[in-house]
Amino acid sequence: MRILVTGGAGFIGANFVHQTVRERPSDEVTVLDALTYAGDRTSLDGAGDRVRLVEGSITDVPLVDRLVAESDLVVHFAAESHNDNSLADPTPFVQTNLVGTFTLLEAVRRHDVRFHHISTDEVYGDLPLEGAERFTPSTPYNPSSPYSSTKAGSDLLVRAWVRSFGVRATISNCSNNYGPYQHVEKFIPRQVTNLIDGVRPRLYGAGLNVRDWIHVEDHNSAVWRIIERGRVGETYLIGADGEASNLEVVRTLLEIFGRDRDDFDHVADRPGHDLRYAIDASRLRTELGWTPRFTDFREGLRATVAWYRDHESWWRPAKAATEARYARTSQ
Ligand code: NAD
Ligand code: TDX
Repeated sequence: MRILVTGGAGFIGANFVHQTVRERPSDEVTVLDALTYAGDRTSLDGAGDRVRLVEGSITDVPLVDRLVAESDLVVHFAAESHNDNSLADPTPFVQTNLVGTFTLLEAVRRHDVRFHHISTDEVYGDLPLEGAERFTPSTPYNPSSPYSSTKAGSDLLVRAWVRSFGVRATISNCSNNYGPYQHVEKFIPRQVTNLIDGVRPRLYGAGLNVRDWIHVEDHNSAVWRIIERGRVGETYLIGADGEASNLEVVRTLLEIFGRDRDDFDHVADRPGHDLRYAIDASRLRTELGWTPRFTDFREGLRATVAWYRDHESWWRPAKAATEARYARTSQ
């Protein structure tokens, strides 16, 4: 199969490419990536000669048309992905997440190519901190930030192109990922690299907000399961029952680093900060028989810390600029 992976030089996309070439010896992958601040060609080092990187934007109509025409499947990861950046400047979020997804949908429509759209649980807004309620495929959309609203809009475009034009697409909405190659702007890599540098972790507000953590390899195994066995037109929620408060995550990291459990700072909260995300992935588990492999979050964090220790040359170039950006917003 010839697979076009958009955003394949980013965190989840790069992991998807490595996993795909490892597990699918006859597939060929073309990565279309604009190599923004979040994309890094070295994340694809070692993926081998069945992977080709094309530097370009998913908003480039002729380029997208040519690459889609050559493909049997498009897996669409490319996005502006960081909430804090979307609060500082929403412009690229509208361009990439909405116009870019529209550009891809028009191309897969023209060439009748199977499409899988990667999205987020943040499209559903947030849940109260207390209680057992979880997101399901029928939870109403209620996004909070420019990031999540542009992702929600992109999901709705996909649904409309399925219904109106018969595009063969599936959608997945996944919870918070962690693992190798995640940019140092994101919560876990930011705190891990701070701790490596001897800097105290930074918790937004009281740190009580809850995220539902999943290892990136489990996310990507679920994506493959949906591509292979999912029903066209369906939405699947991906999650691995990994709820933890930000405070719990920071304390676990402090323990892994052998530091005092209170050795962190509270900093200014994120405006509009979603309280809690939690996924009910029963459709994926019962209909498609998917199960996660990384069920011990503490062990997953340990392995991730080890990866960042071993790959300092990968993250170091982005660290100072990322912290300078945060310093401007006191976060
Ligand atoms: P990331 O920011 O690490 O990577 C995004 C990639 O897209 C980068 O390589 C970047 O260069 C590329 N890109 C950005 N704009 C582009 C454009 N116009 N054209 C081509 N490429 C472009 O993001 P990520 O965390 O790997 O997220 C990937 C996808 O998964 C996104 O769609 C995101 O919404 C979704 N998602 C992420 C998480 C998470 O926890 N990180 C959870 C659920 C869903
Ligand atoms: O320094 C920090 N301190 C802190 O307390 C940072 C960077 C974050 N946080 C908090 C904010 C969130 O409650 O940690 C939590 C996780 O923050 P992020 O890593 O920015 O993730 P989040 O905003 O939850 O969104 C992530 O998951 C869903 C991804 O970035 C999105 O792309 C995905 O859609």
